[in-house]
Amino acid sequence: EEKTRSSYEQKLDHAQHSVSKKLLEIALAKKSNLIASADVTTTQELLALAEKVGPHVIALKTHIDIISDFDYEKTILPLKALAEKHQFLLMEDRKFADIGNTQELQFTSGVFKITDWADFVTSQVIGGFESLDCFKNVGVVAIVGMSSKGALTTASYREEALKVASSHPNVIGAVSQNQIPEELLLFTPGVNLADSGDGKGQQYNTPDHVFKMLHTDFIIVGRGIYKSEDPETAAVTYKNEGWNAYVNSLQK
Ligand code: 5BU
Repeated sequence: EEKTRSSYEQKLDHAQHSVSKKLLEIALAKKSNLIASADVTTTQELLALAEKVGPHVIALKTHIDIISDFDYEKTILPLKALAEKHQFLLMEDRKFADIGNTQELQFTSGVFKITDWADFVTSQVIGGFESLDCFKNVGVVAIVGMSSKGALTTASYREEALKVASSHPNVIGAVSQNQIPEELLLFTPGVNLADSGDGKGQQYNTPDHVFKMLHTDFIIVGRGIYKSEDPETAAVTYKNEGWNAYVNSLQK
């Protein structure tokens, strides 16, 4: 809280992983630390959202298994084209949580073939260090703490999870609602300017809170953007709020 945080430039100087570098470069180029969570259920909605928010975000976070009409050619190919056009990365929020061999199959096979298109993925670290070895070609964001009420990610769990995350070369950062070591990028969901919860356990904070108190690097916003009447304007609002909160958090 009283300690100053590192800037994106400082983090870029020390970044080891190519995906960390890309995220930080896009953040600086767009003056954005916003990741939009595209929790929509059709290809059409997904692509329409990506087109609208694409210029304003550093990444689009997907739950690809909720797309009812998923088709690799019709869903992924145009999504990749939009990511290229608007210069954002694709973050698949798969939250892998199995032994290494099974995670490897889930990552490379099935209909989603996540390995072929995701720039980075989320994974639990509950399967231990070696369970993360299979994510060689992408960055991994380790789930360290969850935003929902009553989550079992206690302080002692988080401490152990951070040991795995900090020591694994595939890991670029973590999802958490607490501060984490500077060497990891911090991704924080549970961000909303209008609501404090969703009645289903989700708990929300403001961008100001998460930059000041957690020294987060990137905010993840779902319903605050895609449920808005005008998702593009909402994305611009969260982008500006997030960037101002980041700048203010440098000056403590
Ligand atoms: P929301 O609509 O802004 O509440 O969506 C938040 C997104 O972030 C949603 O896709 C969740 O699956 C995701 N999430 C989260 O909300 N909290 C967590 O601790 C983790 C992921 Br991990």
